Amino acid sequence: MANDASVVSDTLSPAVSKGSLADLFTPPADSTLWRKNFLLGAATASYQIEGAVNEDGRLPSIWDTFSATPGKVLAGDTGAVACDHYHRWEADVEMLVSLGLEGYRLSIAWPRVMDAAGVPNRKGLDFYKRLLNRLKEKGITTFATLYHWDLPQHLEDRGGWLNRETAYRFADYADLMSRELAGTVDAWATLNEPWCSAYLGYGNGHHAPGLADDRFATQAMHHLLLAHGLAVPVLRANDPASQKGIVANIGRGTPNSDSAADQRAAHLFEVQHNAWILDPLLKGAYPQDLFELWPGTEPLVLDGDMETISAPLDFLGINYYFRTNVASDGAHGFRDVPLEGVERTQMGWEVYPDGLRDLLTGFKKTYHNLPPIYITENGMASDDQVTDGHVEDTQRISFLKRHLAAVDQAIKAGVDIRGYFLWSLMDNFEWAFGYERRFGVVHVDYSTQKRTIKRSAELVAKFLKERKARA
Ligand code: IFM
Repeated sequence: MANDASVVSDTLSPAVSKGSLADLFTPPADSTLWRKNFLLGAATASYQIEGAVNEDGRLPSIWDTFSATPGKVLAGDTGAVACDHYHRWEADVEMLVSLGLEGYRLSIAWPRVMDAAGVPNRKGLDFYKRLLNRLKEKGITTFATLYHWDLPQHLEDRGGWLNRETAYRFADYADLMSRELAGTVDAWATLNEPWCSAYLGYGNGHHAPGLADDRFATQAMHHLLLAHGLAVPVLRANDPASQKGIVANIGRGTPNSDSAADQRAAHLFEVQHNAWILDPLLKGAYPQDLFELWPGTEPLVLDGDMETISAPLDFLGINYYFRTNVASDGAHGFRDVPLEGVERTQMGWEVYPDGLRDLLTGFKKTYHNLPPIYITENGMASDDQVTDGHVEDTQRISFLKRHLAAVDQAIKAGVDIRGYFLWSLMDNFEWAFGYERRFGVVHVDYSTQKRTIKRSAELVAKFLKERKARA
């Protein structure tokens, strides 16, 4: 079935044009978001939307293996079909264009483009060439992430991110992609959310490959960051005109009380979530407090690694979703203390826009060499239903408005933020939660693959149209 992108043509649906919902979203007149050079786009990731896992020579990834393992993913869902974007990409690009979105952040599936011996897979490469060329033709600014968690299974079979060799294989992959796709990518991100790959994948086992040991997490993180550092100069050499960066998810930790122990717990939470990644990248060293939290987990670091990891970046991608209220665990760590009576999303995550502003302004103080920032993901899951052809995702509309206001405040406080990508363009495979959690601004009916533009997307489109008209 074709995508239902026609909903957003020249006329908006009646409820939106009436004004009340539009007021809920539209940024105030003095918002920096009205500046035309502030990029507004949407993001997706390969395993979450593409499907076609056995087509055109794609090899298995760790997420194929993990999701096929009983008990790992809610309802036994897998990414085998997902949004069938591999076959529907043309209509999906039309949909993106019809919404007036200016940027698109996608990821490339490593197992689709290279075999175990490093030989390029032409059919897989051609998919991304067609997609990126079309986006360029349509005037969309393209952000491509090289690794959004779908590690080839054959590399995991040799130790995955616990094996230093994987970092060198990643640099080979970055070399191939930047030679093949040079000129079609405006910004390359090496990794998406290394915290999730290292901690959820190797530290607590909630994500693929499902290992659970803090020592594994710190070693996997080191190899991920090394992979990033090895790839950056390769990308620079092959595709000098594009920007090069990395994407980190960040978490706000707030203390449950004024006690020194709870303040320390909140500090340690942010060390574990933010400084673990940002310090090596921007200061060339791991934060020592991390090893107070996890004693005896120092990774093996070879001479020169930290210099490789901390080479200058053109941009830093920031993904933000929620805050965590924490208290001391009575030993050297923290424990979550969920707050009562606060607004939450379908994920159970607290809606806390101030956390985004506070973290960004804090980073500006902590890191003197903080690169320009793009908010590469922000959004929320809700249990969206299609009624009479519409999806009234009112909480998301308000969520987006409040988080965009936090971005505006951070910009006004002096943080160099250049753009914002909605997570996500469409509902998709939400990892261990399968298809139940809907993050899209476009609804996907997984039984028919019909796309329905949600009210939030209509309002973003309306804002972008107004902004363009004013320019
Ligand atoms: O869906 C994920 C995405 O893949 C990475 N960042 C967080 C999103 C929501 O959980």
